[in-house]
Amino acid sequence: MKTYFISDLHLTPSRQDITDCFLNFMETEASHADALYVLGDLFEFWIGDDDSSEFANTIRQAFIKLTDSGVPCYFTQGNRDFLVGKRFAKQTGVTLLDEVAVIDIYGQSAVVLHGDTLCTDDIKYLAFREKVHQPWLQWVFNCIPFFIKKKIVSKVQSDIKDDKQTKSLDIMDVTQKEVENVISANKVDLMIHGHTHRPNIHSFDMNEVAKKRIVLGDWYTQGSVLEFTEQGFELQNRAFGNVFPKDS
Ligand code: LP5
Ligand code: MN
Repeated sequence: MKTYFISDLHLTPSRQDITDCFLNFMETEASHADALYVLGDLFEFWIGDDDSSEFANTIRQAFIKLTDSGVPCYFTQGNRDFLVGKRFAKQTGVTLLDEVAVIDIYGQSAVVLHGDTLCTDDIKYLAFREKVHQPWLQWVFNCIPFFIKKKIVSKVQSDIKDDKQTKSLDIMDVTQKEVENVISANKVDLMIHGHTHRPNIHSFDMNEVAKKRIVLGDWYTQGSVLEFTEQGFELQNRAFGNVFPKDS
């Protein structure tokens, strides 16, 4: 049996190719899995659980079908969908994970997280993150009508879009120090995260104990999936436009 991990799909109505690949993955592969973990940035941006668009409902339906069929599905918020909340979880049957969570995969403990908090050199982003994660601000924001929230988000996005261009690739990557802090604090040998869009398997030692950090890839040009079995794991790709038979 298999457990899948995905992140950074950035689903949006304007990228039907990504949505199709995701829906096909849910129908044909995730539906036969032991569990599915979505480690953040499923959506290009999630304005709130009150999104009643056809697009949002299509994605909800895919999760409902999966969880109704008995496949446990876990969701970590990303920096683009930090407003996915309890209502979405209740509607879809997914379980919201803490920002940093320790899970058991076929007897092995792993710490899973989106990955943005590991980028401790990205001071400006972390300051921004702290602001938008304030519970009172999120509570107020959630009370605003959807169409107004949409305008606020567009305005903030356009105000800050140039800021990212000024940052070096190094600043926007994880720091090894924070990776090791999180691994130590959670007493694990394996970390799985997304966010940086730099799919890779990093091996290193901490006090002579072997550790691994698996980085999930994004879904801009192909689907990116981490497949875990009792025998091991593999980072795999799914081509856009490939539609497999439903019971394959
Ligand atoms: O995802 P990616 O890789 O493109 O970029 C991220 C970081 N960017 C973000 C920004 C979000 O995608 C867009 C957020 C819009 C939020 C609207 C909120 C509305 C209010 C909600 C209230 C509850 O996450 C990027 C990182 C990059 O990852 C690293 O890979 O560098 O960070 C930025 O670019 C952020 C800037 O550096 C921050 C600029 C500060 C601007 C301060 C504005 C304060 C607005 C406060 C709003 C309440
Ligand atoms: Mn991200």
